Amino acid sequence: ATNGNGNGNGHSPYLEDSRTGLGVDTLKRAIRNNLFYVQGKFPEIATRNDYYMAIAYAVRDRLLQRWVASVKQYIQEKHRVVAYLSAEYLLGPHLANNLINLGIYKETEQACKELGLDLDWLIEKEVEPGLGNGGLGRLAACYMDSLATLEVPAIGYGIRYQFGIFEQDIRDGWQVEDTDNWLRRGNPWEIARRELSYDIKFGGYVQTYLDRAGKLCFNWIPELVVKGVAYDTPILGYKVNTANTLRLWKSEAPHSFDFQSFNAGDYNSAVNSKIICENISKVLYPNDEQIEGKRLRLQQQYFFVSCSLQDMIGIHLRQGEKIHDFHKKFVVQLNDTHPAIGVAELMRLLMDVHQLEWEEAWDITSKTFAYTNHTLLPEALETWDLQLFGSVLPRHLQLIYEINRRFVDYATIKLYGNHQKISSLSLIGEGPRKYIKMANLACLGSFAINGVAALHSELLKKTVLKDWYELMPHKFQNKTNGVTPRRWMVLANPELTNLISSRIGEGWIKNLHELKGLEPFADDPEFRKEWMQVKFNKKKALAKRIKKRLGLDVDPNSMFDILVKRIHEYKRQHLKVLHIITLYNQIKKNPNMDVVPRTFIFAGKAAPGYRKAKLMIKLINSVGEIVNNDPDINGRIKVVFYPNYNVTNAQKIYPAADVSEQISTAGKEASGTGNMKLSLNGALTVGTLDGANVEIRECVGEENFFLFGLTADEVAKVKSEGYKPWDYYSENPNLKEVIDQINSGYFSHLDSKVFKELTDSLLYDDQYLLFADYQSYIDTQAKVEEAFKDQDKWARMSILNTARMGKFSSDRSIREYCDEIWKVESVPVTLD
Ligand code: GL9
Repeated sequence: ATNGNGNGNGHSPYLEDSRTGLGVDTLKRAIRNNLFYVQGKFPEIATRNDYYMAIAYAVRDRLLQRWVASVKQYIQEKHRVVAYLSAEYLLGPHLANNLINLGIYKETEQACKELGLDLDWLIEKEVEPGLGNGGLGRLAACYMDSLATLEVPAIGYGIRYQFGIFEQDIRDGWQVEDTDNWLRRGNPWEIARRELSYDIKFGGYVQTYLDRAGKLCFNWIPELVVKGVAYDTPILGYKVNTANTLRLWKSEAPHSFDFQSFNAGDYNSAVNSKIICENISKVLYPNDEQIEGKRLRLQQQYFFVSCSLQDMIGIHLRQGEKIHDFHKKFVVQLNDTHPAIGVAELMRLLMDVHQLEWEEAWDITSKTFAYTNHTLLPEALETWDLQLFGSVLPRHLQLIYEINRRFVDYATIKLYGNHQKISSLSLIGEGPRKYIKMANLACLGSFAINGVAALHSELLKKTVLKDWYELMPHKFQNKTNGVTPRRWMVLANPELTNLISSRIGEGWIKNLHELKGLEPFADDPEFRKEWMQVKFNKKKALAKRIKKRLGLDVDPNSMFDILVKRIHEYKRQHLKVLHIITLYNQIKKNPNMDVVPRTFIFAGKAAPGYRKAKLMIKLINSVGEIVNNDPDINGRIKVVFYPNYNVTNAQKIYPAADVSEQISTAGKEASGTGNMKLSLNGALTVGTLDGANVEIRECVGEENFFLFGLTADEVAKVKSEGYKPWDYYSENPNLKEVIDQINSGYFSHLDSKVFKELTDSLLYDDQYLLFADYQSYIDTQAKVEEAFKDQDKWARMSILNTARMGKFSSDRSIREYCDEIWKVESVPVTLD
């Protein structure tokens, strides 16, 4: 057996078994050996975590064989490599996913059974690495899965946060945050690579001098130097030998940190500088689509980007290649503007470290980067106060000024006389305080720019990146997001997976378009029955979890109407609440009315500093408290807020959904990816024409999609004509009743002030047009209810819906990135 830390007795476990160590007996032996040799435990005293670790190490040993083979082959054959730069990766639990991708779920289950263990029980134990906030981070994780599955040489680079996204608890209806200490019990999936580290400079000043040849040179004298240490996690593809690397950087004090203070006996300040260094990768900023212009955040961004670029250059040069060909070896994808500082950093490395001239350095840089934009929300566009920026990255400030000077010279000729446009394109924003515009740096420094759904990519060209589009239309592309069917179907919904495979085989798992083959079965009564039975079982399982977590009874026969995502005004969870209260009022007035029983399930985290989002959570819970306990309602509608939405919980929620709520104000949700996961799992969508909803509806057919609300164009029009929410309120008695009821304290123990901030913002501003879309939403929900009454018809719609979701695999997205942006090819890996 090998030791989990890679320093075992030298015998590789896979050599014991001609089938590369994947048989039941070999697995059993490996688990026992790992328990003994790695954990130092024996069955009589082993805890659940010890067993979890033993299995994880046994599985990791098997990943490592594939990982080493992949890396070896990439180096020997000198392939072109994709570097995905992302400040976030929302990976979710590893164990079950790796078992699926290795194709040894059944074997491991059996091995566990023979050892007297329950695999599922151990899987439940795993703490997920929550190194992301939401869709953007989860997309990065789906893309890593698809890159490996498509056998594309790739490295994911990011930050190894010690504390990931906070854990959410609900107390008295309010969100409370707790730190996410995910490394507490150790992380068996990563390999610390102490030898792989880079020094990262911060602050200080720049010296200029003339070298012997009389060339002007720059020497950055930092105030602080931090060491970045690599932690690698192998990412295995589905039933292939490819295992790519996710390389996350941890910040540490350099070996001889503050030696002087230490020697002088100033132990405190010596330890202090150690803490300052470690702080950089300590915690993930929990904001979604809201920038936080903090020094530490800029330091995080620069820290991981500089480590990553230095690492790439090292890899390139060690292969005997020339620095001049860097862009031929690596293509670097910027996941939003968070890593956009890479443009200036690569210029610095090429010029200050590798002695290239400006023109060549810029040529290489602008052929290396490509940029994905993930949001149109103006509050998410990253800018940095120029003074702050200069105090953290003085050399980069110089470089950005020079990049900008050359660019503005060019633009002045191209856009002769159009000063407004030139100033909007400038990398530097002018005002009372100057600032650096990161999106502009990303656009200028990249050869391709893409949005994440067709509508979003169009809106980018018309709104936030309009000037860039007009200047450089050739750079603009669309890459509609996708999700990995391995985690979101095979892992999350094995029952549905088996049912589908029983009719059309397993090819769809790698080629999601094959789901099309299910269409004829929509007319097969037996298949419909089985389809609905799977859904019912998944609803029962979720009901059990809800009971266990919240003590609340929900009826699995009721319609499960699900709205799960980050809490944000633009996502309009409060519009859903207006619907629930409207329904509640209807039943109160007519208790005998024939209603389809519904369970409304919400989940999602609010940014800790986002007051209105937190108030939305409180509102959901307050309405739930009244509705769930009202004898007139008699359990016919229930409201659930399931705490701590994360990948683990999402995997339990999606398969149980009848209805998927995708109700953002049109033009605001760049794509959405939860919409895809829910729909794949057979939920029918209620949605606006926003983000990827547009394409989902096109694919599944408008008769299988519940559309409501204004279009993005109509939203823009209504707003430009002077939107008055008060008019909708005063003219719609049901809406008026709902708002007055909230304001009267009906849901808050007669405290009429609790929700005032929220209702006032609706009545007097309503940026996200809830009132304008209210009636359309209510009417559409009545149609949903009618459709659900005919369960046979519903089954048909649900099957057709899933059958037509083939486009939304992340494999399709990654194929497009490979062909149209990255120009990289698949490299099948052979095991020796
Ligand atoms: C987001 C968009 O809001 C989503 O619509 C999109 O699907 C994802 C992935 O492209 O990116 N942009 C963004 O900042 N977030 C997104 O989800 N927010 C978080 O990740 C919290």
